[in-house]
Amino acid sequence: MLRSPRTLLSVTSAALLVAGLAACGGTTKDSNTNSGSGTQASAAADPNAAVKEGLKIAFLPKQLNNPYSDVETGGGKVAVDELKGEYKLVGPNDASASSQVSYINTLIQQQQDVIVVAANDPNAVCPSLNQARAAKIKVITFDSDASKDCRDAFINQATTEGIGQSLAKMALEQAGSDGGEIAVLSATPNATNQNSWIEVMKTELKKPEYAKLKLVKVAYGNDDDQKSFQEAQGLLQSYPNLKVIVAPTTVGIAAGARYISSSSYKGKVAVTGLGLPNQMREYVKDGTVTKFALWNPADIGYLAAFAGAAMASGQITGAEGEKFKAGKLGEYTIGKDGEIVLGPPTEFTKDNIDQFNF
Ligand code: RAM
Repeated sequence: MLRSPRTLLSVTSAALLVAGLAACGGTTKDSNTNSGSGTQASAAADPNAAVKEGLKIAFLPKQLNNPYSDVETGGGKVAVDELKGEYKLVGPNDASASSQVSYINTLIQQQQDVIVVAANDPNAVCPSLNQARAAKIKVITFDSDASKDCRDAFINQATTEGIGQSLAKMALEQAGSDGGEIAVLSATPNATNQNSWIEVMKTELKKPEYAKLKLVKVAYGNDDDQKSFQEAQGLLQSYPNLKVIVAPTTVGIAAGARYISSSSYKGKVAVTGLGLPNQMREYVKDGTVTKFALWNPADIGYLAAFAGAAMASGQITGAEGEKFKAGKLGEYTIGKDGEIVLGPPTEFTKDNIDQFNF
């Protein structure tokens, strides 16, 4: 189900992150389409280069105290062990815009070979990431992208279009035939990933088949459990006729479901979005949630480590069309703008949730 297809060409969502494209015209001399201000001169890719052992691969997720990050970086550690590298995990306890900068600076001083980062803000991390690249550290974003001119490749969990469309579709199903008001309960206001999914959702909602849905609010729980819970509560206070809360964050959907399951809105207000099966199981079993989606976060970390190792070994540079092997996940092809797509998301319901353990 979540096994990724062997080879995936990324379909970069149109209209998203377009602002970053300006920096991507780039020289093709080094066959790196991601050329940007901080790009060091890199040799052409050598597909036959052996992947080096002993590479220092550091993971910097959005925040450490998030079960999603734990699963993601856990997959990264498995990969780094397979690659016989040195794994490191660092990160802030909150997902605020600038919280990652000091960690990047320290990783540069430590002369890591690869930094795998989920950006809390597409731009706040850029000066430090470009310093890292100038110091010959390969920068792989995963989960939440940084601006294209400050990283070498991006591991996207699924296509941005696909995730946004799936969120809109689930909201429509959950609202029922009469439609009604829906609200988004997101992560932080600056999160690259959530913002790009919400943009796609909004585009979808303009289509005739969504005419009965009205998006009344995008609330931000900052990927903090308590704040997300309060925001869910606030949504119902402000919009008592709300039909669906769509949370494109594992923290938000779990907090939203917890609130609804213990309130008088249970059975009246649906909660859907992106969640971890282990966190959502009880709300699926008690009927609060009937459907949500996700990919296997462990596979993102795993794929990111293999991409970083291939790049630090000179096998790939981040240019479109380059291929590399990612252990048990098989071969991947780099898509446009250095994007590497893990695979399609899986939908979870009461019928399949017990088959998943993450
Ligand atoms: C939260 C984080 C993460 C996102 C998932 C779906 O854990 O915001 O970045 O990918 O939800």
